Amino acid sequence: MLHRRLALTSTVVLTLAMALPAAAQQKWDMPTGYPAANFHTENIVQFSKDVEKSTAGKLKITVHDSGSLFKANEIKRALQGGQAQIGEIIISGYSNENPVYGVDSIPFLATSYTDAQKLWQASRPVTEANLAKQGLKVLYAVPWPAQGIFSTKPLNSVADLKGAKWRAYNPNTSRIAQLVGAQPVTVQAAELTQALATGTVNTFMTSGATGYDSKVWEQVKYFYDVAAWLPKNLVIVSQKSFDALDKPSQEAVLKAAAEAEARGWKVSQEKTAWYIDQLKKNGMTVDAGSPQLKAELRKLGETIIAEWAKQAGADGQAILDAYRK
Ligand code: PCA
Repeated sequence: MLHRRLALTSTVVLTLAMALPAAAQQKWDMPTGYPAANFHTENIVQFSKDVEKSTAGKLKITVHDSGSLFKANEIKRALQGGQAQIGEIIISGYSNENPVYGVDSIPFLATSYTDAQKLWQASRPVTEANLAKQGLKVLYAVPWPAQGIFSTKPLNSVADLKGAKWRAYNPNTSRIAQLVGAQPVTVQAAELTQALATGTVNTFMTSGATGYDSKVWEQVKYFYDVAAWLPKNLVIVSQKSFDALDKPSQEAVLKAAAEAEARGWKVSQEKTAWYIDQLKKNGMTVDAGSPQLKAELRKLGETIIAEWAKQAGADGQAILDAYRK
């Protein structure tokens, strides 16, 4: 009897011991808006593997790419609503909420990786503070390659953009469309191929990366590599989900995030030329843009930065001062 009791107790203890790590395990869903083969997504997958490894499986992050769990523009709200724990957003997509979110998409403010990094350092504190008010914690940021103009027809000047069906991905790209007399239509990257195929859009600004991901050469023949800005994707986590982790897991997440940030900036820069080569290999004409087109675009950039400075007020001025120091 005593024997049996002991055996029973030890079974209970064993079952409990086995159940404990399982109970402490956390599972996070991570929606992203871009395809699996995109360099941001590959970086995210590496980040999730690093986290799983360094927490010895205590935190498992499942990546849902291509807008499959939430569309790119729904991810931020999903995190705020607790429907997902961690996700990737393009921060400039939210400049209507707060103009500081759009600073990285002002044409010709920061056009190199060095300047984009400086601008990120200058804007990171205020970006983090504003997202924190919404219960969101910034883990890391990675830029897209510089933005150029894709067009179904050749462009020599800004006047050639008049009447274009212009695909926008954030408020700044919509504003550019207005200023050049084009018709802005917001289309997420995951729907770009479709929008081109149906003729909903025929002109847009983005990187060679998205041009490649979307195989735009099937409709679009010209890429003007004007390098106007480097917009950033941010990986953010709900503060509540982060706080629910034990201390070592939190530290593991922060460490993997810092590594992902460094790796992402490097890969983005390294792959820029490769992406453009793929456009050429697929028959596209790649051009730096005529002096007139470039000069007129720069003018447009001045209009946009003046508008932005007004909207962003003291926060905006502080970013610009820190950036220009
Ligand atoms: N690709 C994303 C954002 C910027 C970029 O290069 C897109 O076109 O949606």
